[in-house]
Amino acid sequence: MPETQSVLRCGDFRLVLDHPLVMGVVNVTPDSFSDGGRYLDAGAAQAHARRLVEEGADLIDIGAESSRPGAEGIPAAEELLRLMPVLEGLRDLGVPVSVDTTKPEVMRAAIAAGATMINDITALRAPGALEAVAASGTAVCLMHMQGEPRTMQREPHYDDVVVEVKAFLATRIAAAEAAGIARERLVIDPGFGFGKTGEHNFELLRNLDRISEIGPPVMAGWSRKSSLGALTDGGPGGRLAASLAAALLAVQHGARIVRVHDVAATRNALAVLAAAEASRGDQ
Ligand code: 9MG
Repeated sequence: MPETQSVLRCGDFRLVLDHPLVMGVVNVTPDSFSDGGRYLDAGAAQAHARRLVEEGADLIDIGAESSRPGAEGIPAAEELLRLMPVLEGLRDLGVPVSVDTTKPEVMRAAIAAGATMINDITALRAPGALEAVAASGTAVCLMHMQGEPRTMQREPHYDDVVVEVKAFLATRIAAAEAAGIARERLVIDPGFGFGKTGEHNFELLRNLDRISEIGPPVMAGWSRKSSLGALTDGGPGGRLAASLAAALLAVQHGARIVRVHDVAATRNALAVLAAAEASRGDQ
């Protein structure tokens, strides 16, 4: 079995993986920051990123193209128009800035503007994406998705979801390494909710330790997703408790990074888990 990775290298940042890391989500999609003009949107997004860092985020993920089920893609020019003003104001953030994108031209522009991680829900499968990341020192999150956001939740099907997700991620790690992206720069993610039924999600959750066996740190992103909403009362706001439960369960099953909207609450929940685990050593 590969040695457990102890560090994640994101450009000049070295994140030590001796405790669960929290990635704070900043969406600059119109449905998240729709009020006001583009300058105001960028200001609001930057203020939100800074707030999440104050709350304890170890890294920030900024996305300008929606990947929720049913979402239509947008052209690279539109994505850049939303993203670049936000990125330009975050060079001094003090923690790695990740950009959630699937497009090599957006990756290159984001890296030039200071992004030190690329979060790609298509695992660098677009032509030129491997090269765009390899040419930099950025980290990359390789995520599994069956299908594409527009249609992925119609009829997800697997013979064995854990085996298939694991095999896909292993193949993408091999492609990344062959392109010159070092292990210390890699994160993998089973892609909760991306072409998966509720049952698929829970089977992956229960078997996250098997995904971890591949080597790179596992990221879990289940925060505020509709599959959690389906289990609880209320709308997205009411998903907080479910998101905290999902983050804790993911960490207990081996996730080393959780991608969340509610950073302060997640930090508090993880503090309880850490105390519970430390108390085992006291006995
Ligand atoms: C962009 N995005 C939305 N959900 C995600 C998840 O679960 N993982 C990663 N890596 N990115 C996500």
